[in-house]
Amino acid sequence: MGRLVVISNRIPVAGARVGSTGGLAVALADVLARREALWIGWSGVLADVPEPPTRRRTRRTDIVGFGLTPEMHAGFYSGFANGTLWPLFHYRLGLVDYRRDDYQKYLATNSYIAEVVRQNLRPDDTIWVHDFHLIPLARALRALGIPNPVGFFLHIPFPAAEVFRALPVHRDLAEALSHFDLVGFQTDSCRRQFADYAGSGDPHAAEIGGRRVTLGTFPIGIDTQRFSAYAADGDGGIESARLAESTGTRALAIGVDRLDYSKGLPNRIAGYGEFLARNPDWHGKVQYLQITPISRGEVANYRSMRRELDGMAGRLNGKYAEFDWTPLRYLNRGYPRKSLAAFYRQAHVGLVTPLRDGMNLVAKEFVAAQRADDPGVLVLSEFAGAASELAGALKVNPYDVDAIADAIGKALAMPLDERASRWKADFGCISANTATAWAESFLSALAATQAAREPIAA
Ligand code: ADQ
Repeated sequence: MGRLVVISNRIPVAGARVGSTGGLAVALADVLARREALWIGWSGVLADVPEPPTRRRTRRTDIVGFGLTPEMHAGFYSGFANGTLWPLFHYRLGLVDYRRDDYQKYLATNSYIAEVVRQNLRPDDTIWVHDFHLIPLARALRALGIPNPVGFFLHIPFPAAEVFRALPVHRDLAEALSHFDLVGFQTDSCRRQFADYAGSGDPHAAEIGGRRVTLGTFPIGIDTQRFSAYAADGDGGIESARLAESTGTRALAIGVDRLDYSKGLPNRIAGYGEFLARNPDWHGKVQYLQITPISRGEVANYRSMRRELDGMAGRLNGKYAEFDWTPLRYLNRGYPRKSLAAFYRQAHVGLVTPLRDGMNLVAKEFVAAQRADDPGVLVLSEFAGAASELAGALKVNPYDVDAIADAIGKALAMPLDERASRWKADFGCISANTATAWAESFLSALAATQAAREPIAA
């Protein structure tokens, strides 16, 4: 079997074992342990002349990190990827800041990355490209004459066709996607929306510019067993013990999100405020812990959102806090995964209310961390990809602050038998559809596109 070549915006953090860092590295850990692999991404270094690619090896994976110039980074990453595609694909048209020049830099940076790939590629490699930063990469690879199988997975939502058409370069971007052999989405609805945009009668394929691309649904999972074990081992360390001590007998609600406008944090805090306004009996008896590390601090929208949330958290506590009770603890920092797992396990309510989310792994981590004999309740936005899988969660429309308040009340009052049966359904789902199952099903679908292409022997 040839190598697996993974290409993502960033490479795993140096010094950390592949599989021990967040997100994609966790999702791919098992697959990368089983075969020779190469991972290519930005090293994190900016210089006026891009630094030559660096190479290191971790277990069976070679990791190649390329440098960027500040100009490339501004146009490709902060500009087109995070300033245009991210808000557009999350249905926030009012936040889109499109510049033609950024798009040119996005394309040019993808061509530059394609050249790094070419220099490191072998003929029997299979290439797996991740996320919205790298949509033009297959086209750039084909332009260099690279014939290897190339698959693409979109971690964020694909929007409704009319929303996508608001992008001035929608045609070119869709044409670029058609150069992949397989394009994977988190949900059936995202896949259908792309097929609909492409005018395809078949929701599993699209024909664009004379090329046929296979479409598939691959909802990403977590390493459920390991995450449950983290929570159950009581290994959350001193932080977990301190949380338990400081919460005491109060009910705990928890939210864990990057600071991002897609995560619906203002509505969530307002929903909690509404719950407190309507339920004086709960004053002093419930505590909401919101863990929100800062992200994309270089993008203006993110800075203003940070100020808004600081203000909301301060006002809520100013209104309701007592000398011995702080209703909301709002923190801008990250925690080790073991501590997070222990925090989730202590919580009676998990609040995951994004306005739009490709999947949302926090929802799955919250379920994985619960006790089978006394599980907490997940309150989940109907616009997170996870909502299509987690049937046991209490679904809310995140734009409806009153509905969030209702759901918090319902979750806190839910009897044990109902909590247990809802949790059991969701735990079954995340135990079957793990991160490894996700990666394997994508890769076998990619292999199938090649088999379909091979000439039938006479
Ligand atoms: P993200 O938008 O980053 O990912 P999410 O799926 O929730 O969102 O993943 C966040 C990860 O970061 C989780 O594993 C979480 O535990 C961790 N994390 C968040 N806050 C943390 C903190 N304070 N400390 C430590 N860890 C923290 C994108 C898409 C999602 C999609 C994923 C994967 O936007 O919709 O689910 O990719 O495909």
